[in-house]
Amino acid sequence: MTVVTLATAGTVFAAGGAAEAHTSLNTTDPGAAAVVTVAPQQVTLTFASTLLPEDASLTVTGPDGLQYQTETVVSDAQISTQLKGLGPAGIYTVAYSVRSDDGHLLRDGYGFLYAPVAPASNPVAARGAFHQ
Ligand SMILES: [Cu+2]
Repeated sequence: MTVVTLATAGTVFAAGGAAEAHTSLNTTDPGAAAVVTVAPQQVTLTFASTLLPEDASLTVTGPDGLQYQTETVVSDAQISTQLKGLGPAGIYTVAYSVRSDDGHLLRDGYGFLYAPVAPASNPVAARGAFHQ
């Protein structure tokens, strides 16, 4: 009984070990499904292990179909891009392609919602305008 259990555990471990050879996405900024009211300056994805610079790409596509990323930067386990502002409110799709240090390519993506707060009537500004 004990032998069978160990054999089963060994099989599971082998499969898990192979899967862990790939890197995986740890955190993103902005977060997946986040609602942002101010356009972020950049998008940064942090993976579980070092990335190779080859084939790295990071795109940010707005609800208007336009892309807002600039150059893709790879640094250790991070991939990032500065944004050239954002366009209209709506869902922005972040798509990435990275090659982990085991040489495997990982492609995926996520979205965040850009919901800028409409410029509310500012009593201070209104007063200033009134006095001009
Ligand atoms: Cu791999």
